Amino acid sequence: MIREVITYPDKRLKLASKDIEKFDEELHSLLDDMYETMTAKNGIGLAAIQVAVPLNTLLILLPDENDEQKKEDLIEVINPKIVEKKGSIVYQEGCLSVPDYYDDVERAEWIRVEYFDRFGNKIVKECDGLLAVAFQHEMDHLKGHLFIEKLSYLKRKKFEKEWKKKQRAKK
Ligand code: QAP
Ligand code: CO
Repeated sequence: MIREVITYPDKRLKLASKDIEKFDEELHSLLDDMYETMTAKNGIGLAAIQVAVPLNTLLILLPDENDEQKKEDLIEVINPKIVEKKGSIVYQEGCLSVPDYYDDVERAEWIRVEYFDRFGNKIVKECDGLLAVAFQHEMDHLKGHLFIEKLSYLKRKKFEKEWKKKQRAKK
């Protein structure tokens, strides 16, 4: 089932998500719905809070070298923790909850992350480049943060100006 993606400035996006305790059918249907929703909306990452569920889970599905998103490349992430990070990378980010706005954000270039898969198996993964960016972007959602909060003062003003303009155009 495709769920509604909530967008800025919905206050629920500021909630701190809680750890998942049961790796049960309810979790599996949440993950399945998140996958359907993310692919239907052409996303490469989605946190549960973006479908209004304040739980520590997220998905990442980067396109391959042929620019295709393959379900076998789907990464399902539960209760993640970044245990090490290094370097820095600037990437032009977007977000399904901040539609039609993209801007440069600086993050760690390499991370080691620990999390669980949908069956409760513990995973330790090292990521760099775009995958590291995606993990950090999605994990910020779990803490109630959006990428626009990381912009410089002037770029944040630019975002607000564009957002207000878009609101006027909608009405
Ligand atoms: C987060 O972002 C991310 O405005 C995932 O009209 C961003 O999937 C990970 C999207 C950068 C790594 C690098 C945004 C789709 C999707 C839009 C997304 C839009 C349609 C954003
Ligand atoms: Co996002």
